[in-house]
Amino acid sequence: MGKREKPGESEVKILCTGDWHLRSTIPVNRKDDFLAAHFDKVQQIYKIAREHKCRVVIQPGDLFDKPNPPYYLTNMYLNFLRSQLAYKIFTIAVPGQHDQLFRQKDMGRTAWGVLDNAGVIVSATPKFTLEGVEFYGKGWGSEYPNPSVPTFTYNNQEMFKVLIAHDSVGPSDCGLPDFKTIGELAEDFAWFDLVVLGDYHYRFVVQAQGGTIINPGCIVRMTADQRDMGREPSVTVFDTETREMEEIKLNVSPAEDVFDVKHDTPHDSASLRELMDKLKLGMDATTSSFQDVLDKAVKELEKGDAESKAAAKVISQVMSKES
Ligand SMILES: [Mn+2]
Repeated sequence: MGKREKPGESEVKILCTGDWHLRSTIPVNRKDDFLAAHFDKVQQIYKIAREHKCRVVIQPGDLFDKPNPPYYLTNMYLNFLRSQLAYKIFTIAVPGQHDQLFRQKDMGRTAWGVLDNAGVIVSATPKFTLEGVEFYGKGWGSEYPNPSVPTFTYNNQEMFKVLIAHDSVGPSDCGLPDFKTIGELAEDFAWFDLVVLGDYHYRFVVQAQGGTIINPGCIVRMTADQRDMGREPSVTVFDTETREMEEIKLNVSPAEDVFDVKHDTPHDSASLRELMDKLKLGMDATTSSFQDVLDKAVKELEKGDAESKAAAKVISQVMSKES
């Protein structure tokens, strides 16, 4: 095994974050100054990093909500991330599908690539080393790295290995059929002391394979469904020396202050709404084409109540007209 067996002396503390989804547009139902609230979250993250003496902030993909946000947004975050380099904090990242243009791996066409080329984020692919810690990356659609070849040592200690991956991994009860479970990825995770995941927007932490797997969850609430509104975005500070971790909640406004829920359609049936949530996540997090997602929607709706069946019929009619 390539894992470090006893505590090292690297003393690298890592701040783990989930998807950021930086964007210039306002999510439906948000009624606050979303741009300011979003920027505030990112500022909070780096304040926490400085206070906890973290050397690294991990961003596991979906840094941006779109590959080509406006220049002003790109520059705003480029300048901010550059300002944090003065504190010797590295932001280590992999691209998520939202960062990619048409889900292609050429990041030279994207805002993510601009930040990478400007040196304000560090790509974890193929590898980045900081003192006794090695960071490996797996962006959306890429292969899992396998550091089975002997790696360097630091102070005669095995390197502490971190994997940063953007992939559809969720808890077994997440209800998303295209998602993988930790168990299915056991072999891919086996080399690493710490795995930080992006894509699934809800936090979970698992101890497995002698390591720690953290899915920090999205830093912002973007939808007015009960589950997202009730979420408390947080980050996790991980100490590579002691392997201790601490979840730190971000300061957020109460959901009723930022979400305008009165425009919600009052007669949405619970099953329909649940399906819509799944579809939103499915669109966000799987390789399915839009057609696949619609097909799945129709199949699910046909199993439902009269209202759901009627909706299935409408979707089918629209689809057959367009194809
Ligand atoms: Mn995402």
